[in-house]
Amino acid sequence: MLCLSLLCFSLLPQTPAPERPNIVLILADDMGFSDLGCYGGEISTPNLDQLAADGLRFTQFYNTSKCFPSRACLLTGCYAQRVGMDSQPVSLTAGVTLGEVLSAAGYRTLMSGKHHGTENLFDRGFERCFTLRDGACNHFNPGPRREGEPAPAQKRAGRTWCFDGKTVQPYAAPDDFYTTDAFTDNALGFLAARESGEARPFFLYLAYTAPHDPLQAWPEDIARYKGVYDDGWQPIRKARYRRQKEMGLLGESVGLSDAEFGDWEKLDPNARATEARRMEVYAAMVHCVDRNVGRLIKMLKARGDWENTLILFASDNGASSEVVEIGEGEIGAIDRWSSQKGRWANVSNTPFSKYKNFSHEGGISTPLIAHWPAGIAARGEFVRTPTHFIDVLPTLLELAGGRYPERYEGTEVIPADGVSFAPLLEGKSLERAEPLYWSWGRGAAIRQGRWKIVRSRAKGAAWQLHDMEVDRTESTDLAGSQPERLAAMITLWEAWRNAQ
Ligand SMILES: [Ca+2]
Repeated sequence: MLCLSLLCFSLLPQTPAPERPNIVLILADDMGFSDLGCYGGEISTPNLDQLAADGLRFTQFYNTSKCFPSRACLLTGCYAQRVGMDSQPVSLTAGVTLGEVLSAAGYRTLMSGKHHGTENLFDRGFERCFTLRDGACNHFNPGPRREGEPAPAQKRAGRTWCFDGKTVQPYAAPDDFYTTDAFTDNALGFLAARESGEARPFFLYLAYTAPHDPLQAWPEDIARYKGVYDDGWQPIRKARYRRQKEMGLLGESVGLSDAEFGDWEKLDPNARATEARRMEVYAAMVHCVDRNVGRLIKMLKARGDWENTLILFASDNGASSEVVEIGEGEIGAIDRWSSQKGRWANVSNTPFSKYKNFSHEGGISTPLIAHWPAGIAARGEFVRTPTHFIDVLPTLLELAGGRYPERYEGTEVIPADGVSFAPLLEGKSLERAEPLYWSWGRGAAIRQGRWKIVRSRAKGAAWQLHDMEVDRTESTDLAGSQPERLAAMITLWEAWRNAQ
């Protein structure tokens, strides 16, 4: 008997496998690569910086360059084209969602924030939902005008919201409503509602709408950034690049792409003031996201969930050059819908070129912070392996001990496109058989090892070829000098695109 016990003991693993983690997936909206302090930004983001210092920062994590396709990739582990989200935000036509697979794996599945589709995620595996079903909304009031307030500036009036099984349109938000705070309030409410002794781990998808336009923030947050941007785009961009190099985020070879803005001094004083205000409000929105992440951290600690919760933080696309101006109010206020626009977006996307909607690095690169005290041994290190939003579902499913289904509710499920990056969290390498693909509008790209081809959105734009190991900022086009490689990669992209 003793021998048998010893034998059994010797067969046990030396260290017990950690319990399945709780998972919090936090998304920012239209936030650039360099906005967070831990990615080189001057914006104060102490909570996210601390997560990075105690976890991992990915240097080549990719989205799709556009809101709803990114979210479709994230939810399904498939390219947006394969689940019906190629050109319009509609309902997912194939695949399974993170809510469905993690629910099947025994998780409590919670969603607070923006979905950007036409279905209610309550019907797609999330058991609690406080969801902006549509795209961007007025941050202070997404619904009808409230008494004693100016009419909220609206791009599209009457956004649709889903509260668990109930669909509401328009949503009459309370007086003190602000999206980032409200999404956090509801997420914390969902976590607080768990019964003590709840055996199931939880999965929280917290999808903020900041700093997507309209540029709107609390006056006290805007006031923190008064004067910070008065010297214009260039000093801020250069300082961000310098910090990125100093912290080791960018390798030796990564240069600074050519600026896509003109001379600040050529603006008249009024225009400079307006432009500075634009970035003050944008910074305030990012600051507010960080403060709310701090509220979440506080609750995880208070409830004893801190050690075994994996937190991931990313943005759904690069900063945006889109121009939107609606309303007569001051930039930042409820009655004005204004956007960041290309010049500051170029700064937000430091050191890269281009913006949201482009398949260039400025459009598709996002920070990814991964923090998990019980599961990630590394502290403050960088992961430099290319990874993509399609990899999130396979990763989370592996960590949850779940299985990707062949059939779901009687219907055959298409295989996921992504691969699990769980090995990267342990300092191991990632095996990926296929290249990474991008297609949004006329913009397109493939990343195959060190090589990337990219095509701009302009009609008739030619493909460019870049060596990402030495030219991450896509400054030197090798298309002319390596025509065979270029042709082979174009063929690959076209075959992928035609198969969708
Ligand atoms: Ca977005």
